[in-house]
Amino acid sequence: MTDLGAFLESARARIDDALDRAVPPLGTPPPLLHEAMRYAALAPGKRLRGAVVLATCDLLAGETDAAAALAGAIEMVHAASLILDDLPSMDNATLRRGRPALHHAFGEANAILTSVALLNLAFETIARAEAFRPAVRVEMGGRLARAVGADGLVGGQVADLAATGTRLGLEGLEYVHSHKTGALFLAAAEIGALAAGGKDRDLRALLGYAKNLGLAFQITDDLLDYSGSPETTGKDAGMDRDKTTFVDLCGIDGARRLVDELIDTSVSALQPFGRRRARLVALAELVRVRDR
Ligand code: GRG
Repeated sequence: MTDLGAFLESARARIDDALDRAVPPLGTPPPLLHEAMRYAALAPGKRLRGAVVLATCDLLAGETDAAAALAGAIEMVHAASLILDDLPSMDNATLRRGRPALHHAFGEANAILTSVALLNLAFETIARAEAFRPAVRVEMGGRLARAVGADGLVGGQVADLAATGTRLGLEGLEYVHSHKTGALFLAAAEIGALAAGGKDRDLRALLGYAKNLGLAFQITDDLLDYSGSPETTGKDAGMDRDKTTFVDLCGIDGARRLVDELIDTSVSALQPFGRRRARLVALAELVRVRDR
C-alpha cells in the first residue's frame, strides 16, 4: 500500500471512531433522530475533508490525535450538507453513499431535522475540544461558521438553485462551486492548521492549496456525474441534467485540463512547506485521478 493509501486508511479509522464517539448511540431519545444521525454521519463516505484536517495538522507538526475530533466535526457538517442537498426541493436524489438518501429512509421532515442536529453537534464538538485553547476553538468555530453560511455552502447552494434551468458562464459556475464545495475544503485546511498552532502565513499558503483543490474536486464530481456509475460513486448519475456544469462549458477534455491546472496550482501553493508537504501533494494528486 502507498504511503497515501495507509494514511487515508488510518485517517478514515480515526475519523470514524471520532464520529462514533461524538454521535450519541442508538436508542438515545429520541431514538429515530439518533438512528438517522448515525445513518448519515457514519455512512461510508470517503472522509476526504476530514483527511484534509489531519494532513494539514500533520504538515505543521500538530497533534493529530487531538485533531481527529475536529476532523469528525468537519465530516458532520459535510454529512449535514449532503442531507439537505439530496432533498426533493434541492437535488431530489435517491441514492447517497450506496444507500437510500436520508429522506427516503427517514422521511423529509426527519431529514431536515437530522441535518440541523448534525450541524449543531459539529459546532458543539469544536467548542468542547479541550485539547485546544479556548481562543483557538473560537477561531475554528468562527471560520467553520463562515464556511457554512451565506458566504459559503449556503450561499453557493442558493446561487446553484437559482441558476437551475439557466446557463451560467465560467465565472458564475466558479462562484457556485467555490462556495458550495470549496468553502468546506478551505475550512478543513484552516482548522487543521489552527489545531497545529499555524501562523497567518501558513493559513495564507493553505488557502491557495485548499481553494484550488476544492474547485478541482467539484470539477471531477461533474466529470463523474457525467460518466461515472452509481456502483462506484454510490450516488445517482445524471443529477446535473438541469444545471450548467464544467463539462457543459469546457467539454470533457477541457474540464480535465482545468482539473490539471487547478491541481498544479494547489500543489505549488505548498512550496513554502518543503518536504513536509508530500502528503497534501499526494492527496491533491488523488483528486486529479479519482473515479469515485
Ligand atoms: C447548512 C450544512 C448546510 C448546508 C446548506 C445544502 C447546502 C447548503 C450545500 C450543499 C453542499 C454540497 C452537498 C456540495 C456538493 C459537494 C460534493 C461534491 C459532495 C460529494 O462529496 P464526496 O464525494 O462525498 O466527498 P462522500 O460521500 O465521499 O463524503
